[in-house]
Amino acid sequence: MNNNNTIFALSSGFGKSGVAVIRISGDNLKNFFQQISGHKNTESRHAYFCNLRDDAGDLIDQCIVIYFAAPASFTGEDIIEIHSHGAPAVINKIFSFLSTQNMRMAEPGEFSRRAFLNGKMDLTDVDGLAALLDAQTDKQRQFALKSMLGGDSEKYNDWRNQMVEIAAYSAAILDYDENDLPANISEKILSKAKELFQEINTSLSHYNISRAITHGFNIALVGETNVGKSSIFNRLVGANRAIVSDIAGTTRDVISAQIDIDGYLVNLSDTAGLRETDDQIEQMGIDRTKYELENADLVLHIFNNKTDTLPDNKTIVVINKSDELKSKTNKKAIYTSAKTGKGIDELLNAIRKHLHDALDNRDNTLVINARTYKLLTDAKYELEHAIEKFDGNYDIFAEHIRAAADNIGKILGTITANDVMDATFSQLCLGK
Ligand SMILES: Nc1nc2c(ncn2[C@@H]2O[C@H](COP(=O)(O)OP(=O)(O)O)[C@@H](O)[C@H]2O)c(=O)[nH]1
Ligand SMILES: [Mg+2]
Repeated sequence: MNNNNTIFALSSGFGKSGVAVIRISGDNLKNFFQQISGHKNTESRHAYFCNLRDDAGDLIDQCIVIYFAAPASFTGEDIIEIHSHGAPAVINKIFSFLSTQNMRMAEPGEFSRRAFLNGKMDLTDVDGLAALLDAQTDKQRQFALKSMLGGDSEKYNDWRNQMVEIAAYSAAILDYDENDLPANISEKILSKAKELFQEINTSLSHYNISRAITHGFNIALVGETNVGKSSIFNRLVGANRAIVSDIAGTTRDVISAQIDIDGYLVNLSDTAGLRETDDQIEQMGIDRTKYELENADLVLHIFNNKTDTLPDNKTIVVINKSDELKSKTNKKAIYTSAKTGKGIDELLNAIRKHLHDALDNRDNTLVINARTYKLLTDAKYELEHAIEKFDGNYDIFAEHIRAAADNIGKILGTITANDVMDATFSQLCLGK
């Protein structure tokens, strides 16, 4: 066995559970597998029942063990999975046993790093995996899964291949006679570069969608003090499955809750309200309100009676305390009573509509995080330079196209620096 290059970790969650899965990854694990399983002619990917014993022969637990022969495994190395009972004492005992077998505990993300180094995953797949492990809602799960299964890599690889081709033809134009090249090649490569620029630009414009699905769609409740913002907030949180509630501090500060609406993660913020004040602490609350407003994907602007404010694609106008009103004259507003609950369903439906209009059917949306956003933007500028500065000099043109291709390569990790890798893998938990 290749000592210390063999790593192990708990791949299931820690705590009392029916079954725990401990994964071991390294070179040549077959002998060790035969030793612990007690079976001689073991096959890859078969489940074996075994009495797992330590070196002294004492029983640790009754387990199911599976051997995955390299390269057909998650990491591309030999992998052993031990399915034990999920008691912390059992897990700890197995860990101490494995530690005496020339193995060590894996670092966070180390399994995925090996999968990457062995060509099993590229960096966008790893990003997708990290997003999947973080998924709390159904839409987050779908979105992350698509990326993890290579949907995004396919797009990036396609872009990169086209760029490499354009750069190659530009070089050929310099070196070969025009008659030896495809007809109208110079026009073709220029229009191809323009198409790529457009596509990348469109993808970048979807960054907000990616962000809203991955980190939540931000909805802020604003309005003057006492119009009933907090009461409506409570109604909305109560009407939905609240994932996390009451994130923030004092009553004058912003209170947030994460709720699940139709599978989308929504960050609902109850703000301090907007008004002039001499009170320093209240001013801080109002500053936070302004911040929430700027970051909101949707604003619920709450009033009590008349208002001139009109709804738009980012604002729903709500008139609350309708139980105290005689007539409903504003056709553009939604009338609610946080007191009786009347109109809350209508408000919820209006929110749903905004949510679906903004985020539905975004199958082509790439999972874009800060790292990929930066690289995509750089690629876009390289293409823009190549196209705009083009004056018949194919040398410079090709150089910009190659730089764009390199940026896409960095997204995939085909070209990469260690710090980028560290940052990508450290977002993963132990055992992944
Ligand atoms: N009659 C009536 N009172 C309400 C309604 N919503 C809130 N209130 C009351 O209005 C006051 C202010 O509500 P609150 O939610 O704290 O308002 P906020 O300052 O905008 O957060 C409280 O006394 C609530 O009980 C409503 O729909 N009808
Ligand atoms: Mg309030």
